Amino acid sequence: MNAADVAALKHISRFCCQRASPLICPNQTLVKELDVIRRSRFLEGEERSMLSYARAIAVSVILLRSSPEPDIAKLPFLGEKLVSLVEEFVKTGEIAEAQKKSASSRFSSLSIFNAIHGIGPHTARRLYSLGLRTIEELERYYEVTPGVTDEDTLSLLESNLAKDEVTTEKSIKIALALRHDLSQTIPRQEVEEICRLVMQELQSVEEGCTSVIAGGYRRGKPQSNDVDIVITHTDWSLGSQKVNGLCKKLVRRLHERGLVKHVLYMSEFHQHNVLRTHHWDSLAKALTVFVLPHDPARERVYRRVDLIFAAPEVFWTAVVGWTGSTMFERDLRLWAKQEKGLKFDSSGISRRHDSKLFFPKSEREVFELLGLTYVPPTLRNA
Ligand code: DGT
Ligand code: MG
Repeated sequence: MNAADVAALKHISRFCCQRASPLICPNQTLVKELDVIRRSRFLEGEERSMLSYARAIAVSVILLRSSPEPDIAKLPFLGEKLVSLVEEFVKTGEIAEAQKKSASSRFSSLSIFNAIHGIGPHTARRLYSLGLRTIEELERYYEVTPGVTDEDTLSLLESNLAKDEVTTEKSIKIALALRHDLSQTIPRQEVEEICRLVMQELQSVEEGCTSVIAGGYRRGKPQSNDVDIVITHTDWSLGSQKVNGLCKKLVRRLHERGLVKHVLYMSEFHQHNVLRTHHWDSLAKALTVFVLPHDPARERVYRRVDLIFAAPEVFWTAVVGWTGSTMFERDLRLWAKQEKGLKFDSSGISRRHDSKLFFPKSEREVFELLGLTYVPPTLRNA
């Protein structure tokens, strides 16, 4: 980053894609309190309110850092209610509503359910309304037996290979059975090892591919909940042909090698984004459960690994889209739409009025196209 970039990012914009948001922030306690309320709104399906809290968190991260006693009334982009909560926190060191939520058994059950891959807020509420409260009750409901057989994997893999279909119930069963492993975070070194092995196998499926580890890893998180690998082909002239169908081929190969144990979701590229109900983009992807080869020196832990496939011309938009954070991505889309008349998502940038497509050749070019100062990945932790 050059000095002009740094200066530009100090300006406090309404959009967090125009601000520098570091991973470590000194307002961790305030952020945690606000995050309880944000999660509660999310779990209850109160999307708009959830967004105000997400924005308040993103602003708190940067604002209170530079001034120990901020003039709260001047906090930009926060409504009255949010300002009063921040004031309450500054006075008392906590937020009563957050404390109350944390102690609520409904919040606790919904959080436990939502932590299982495949259980969104809607399903979590439905399960709660059926009278389920604990993870053990959830296990009984889904008839989960300890350990998931390879048969489960194979049938899911085959059904996903056969058609684009999200077999949510089976995914939930797998995620539930493996929840002790999947709830453990992944250190950076292991993230890198997983990517190395994936790329080694990919090399034998299709030569000339390249990848970037995106997600929280790229934003500098010391521990990740999953591994997000964005893959493309280096040959721009033939690249999209080479990438088509690669998702299934690679997953099959990784499964044969004993590295991919389960497939929770898989989709090929969707031309018109019609199937964007579960995912934000139209890229081919496989959400898998991965395990490193046996090594007597360490315990084998199942890990969530997402493999995302992009044609070369949309590789950098895919990398930006999958680097996150979620809030940063949300504002990128909003900024593109409101300020630039463009549509941004991981699968490409297009002009709204005539659908003209843009193909950036680097990550910096993605920012340039969107008329934004470049924000390094480690400052995208909004
Ligand atoms: P974590 O929890 O340690 O894995 O943290 P992140 O930030 O890696 O979170 P993750 O893996 O859920 O998502 C990585 C980023 O990719 C996230 O910041 C936003 C984006 N993302 C997640 N899911 C989707 C999706 O379905 N489509 C697209 N385009 N982006 C996604
Ligand atoms: Mg991730």
